[in-house]
Amino acid sequence: MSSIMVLNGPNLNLLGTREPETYGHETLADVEILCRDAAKQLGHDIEFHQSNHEGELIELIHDAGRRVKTGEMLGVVFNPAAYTHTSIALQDAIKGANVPVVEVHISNVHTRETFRHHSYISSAAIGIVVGMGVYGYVLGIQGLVHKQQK
Ligand code: CA2
Repeated sequence: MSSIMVLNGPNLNLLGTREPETYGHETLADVEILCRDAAKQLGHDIEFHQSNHEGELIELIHDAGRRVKTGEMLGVVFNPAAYTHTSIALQDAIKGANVPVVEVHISNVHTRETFRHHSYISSAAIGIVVGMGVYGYVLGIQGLVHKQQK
C-alpha cells in the first residue's frame, strides 16, 4: 500500500482558531482525520505534516520524491499557504524532486487580495483545488489517486 503525503505550510497550525469566515471552523487535527478517512477508502495511508519553515517543507518534498521513485509513495497533497505566492524555492523543489503534487487552497484565493492570485506552485502541480474549504484536501487526495494509480 503506497502512502500519500499531506503537507501544510505556515500558520495552518492555527486553522479553526481564527478567521473562520475565510477558513472555516475545522482544526488541522480535523483535516488530518478527514484525509486519513478519504485515503483509507482508496486503499492508501496518509503521512500528515505541517511546518512554518520553508526549508523543512523543501526537505519533505525531496523525501517524497525519493519515496515516489521507490514506489513507496504516490505523491503529495500540498497547501503551501502564504509560500504559494512567494516561493520559487518550493517550485524548484517540486520540479527537481519530480514528485506529483496536487496544490490545495481552502479559500478561493482568486476572490481575495490580488497578491494571492499568483501561485509559484501551480506550474509545478499536476492539479489544483481552490475554494472548496477543507473538503478540498479530500478532492486533492482523490484526484492524486485517480491520476497516479497505475
Ligand atoms: O486558502 C488557503 O488554504 C491558503 O493557502 C491559506 C493561507 C493563505 O496565505 C493563502 O493565500 C491561501 C493562510 C494560511 C494561514 O491559515 C490561518 C488559519 C487560521 C487563522 C490564521 C491563519
